[in-house]
Amino acid sequence: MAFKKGFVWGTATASYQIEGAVKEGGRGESVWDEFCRMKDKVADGDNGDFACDSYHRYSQDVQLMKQIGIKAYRFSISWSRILPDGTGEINMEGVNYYNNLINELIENDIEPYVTLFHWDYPMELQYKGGWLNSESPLWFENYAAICSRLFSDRVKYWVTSNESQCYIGFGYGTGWHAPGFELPKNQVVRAWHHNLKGLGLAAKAIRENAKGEVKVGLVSCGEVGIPASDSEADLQAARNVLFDRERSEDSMDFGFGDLFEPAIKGKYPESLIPYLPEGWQEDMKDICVPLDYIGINVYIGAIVEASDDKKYRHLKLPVGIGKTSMEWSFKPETLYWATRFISERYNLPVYITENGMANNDWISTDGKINDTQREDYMNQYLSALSKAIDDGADVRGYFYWSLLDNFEWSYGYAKRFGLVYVDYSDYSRKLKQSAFRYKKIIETNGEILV
Ligand code: PSG
Repeated sequence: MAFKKGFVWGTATASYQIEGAVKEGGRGESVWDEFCRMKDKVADGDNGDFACDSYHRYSQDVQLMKQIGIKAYRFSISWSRILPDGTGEINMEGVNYYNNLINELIENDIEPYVTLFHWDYPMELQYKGGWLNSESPLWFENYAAICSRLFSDRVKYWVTSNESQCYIGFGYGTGWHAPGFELPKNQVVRAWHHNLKGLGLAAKAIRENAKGEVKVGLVSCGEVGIPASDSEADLQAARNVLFDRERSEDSMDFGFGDLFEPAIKGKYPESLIPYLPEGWQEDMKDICVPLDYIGINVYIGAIVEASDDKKYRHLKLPVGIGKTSMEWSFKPETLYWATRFISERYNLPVYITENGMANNDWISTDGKINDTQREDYMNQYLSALSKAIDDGADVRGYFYWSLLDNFEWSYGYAKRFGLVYVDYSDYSRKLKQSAFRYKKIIETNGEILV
């Protein structure tokens, strides 16, 4: 009985990846609109202009979730739909879109989980320096307060931001994501620091402006350490992958703890301190604020062992190991160790806010999408999760990434993560076989797995 009654079976998406309609409804530009216009940044020159057209088809999306039996939907709000300039005037058309979505979810017994920032940062604020500007935390705080006032009468579960690691690390460090900068380390860490301060201020603003009971969480991601043996030394090496990373001179490579340590424990990892902007100590009271739960996005695991001169040493994964279409290795233990380590360290309820795989899906001659590998991925990752719960991890919910095939950032539409297949020629949707498998898992509250 790993999964207790009331375990939250959900699925997740993000605004820029599914909405489309970028010029409709009074929406302001976001950095991803601009980034997609830059040369050679996104595969095949794809962009989110139309995406899955969920701005117009959200009702159908809700019905698809209902058909699968999904209990909770984690989606994100596009900041520039609510505030086209990032601050200032509220755009009521944008507000209405999310009001309609939230109302329809509730009417269909699907609990909304709202993420305030999943990377589509308002372009107007980027012109002012984005997260490099020391006022940027206040812009985010203002946006969070507005959303809380608008939606918290119906939305209980909030996520301030999705994976600062990717937004700041890839957006300001490697240039792989919008806004596409390749800045020196001190500037990347400056943006990182302002982002963290913004998340803390936003968490407080959500509570202070709430019109009902709210639960505020934060979502982190990173590489998960899988211990090579059950020796205490290897276990510690694996924990270090998450919480005390090796940091080479040339890479930023943020991990789970880089966000959670300052936000939850009030302490920056030693290796980041030399790069922090002056006066950072003053900001710690804003960065470290009470949270109700933790969200983790779990995708990649590495087998590590203890090492005499380093915090951990990577071992080679087995030759010929199975890989998803993202080239990410198939390693179900990743979910076991991620939840064990996170739960033991932070002592807060944990939600898997994302986990899933991209597959080479197409419609078969029998008219079905036979994504047996995704079905098996779910079976095995969720079995590992049930084992972690049996071994003491306090996990309250699981959100499969993603409901729909969608715009997979710099990979464009080439990578399909959905439970639901999207035909981009006419935006029609069709449940994959894995969606029917997920339905059974949900109906039996996971009993079918164990
Ligand atoms: C972040 C971290 C890892 C993988 C993917 C992401 N990791 O450490 O292995 S990005 C994350 C994101 C969502 C993407 C999805 C799949 O939140 O928008 O579509 O995963 O890449």
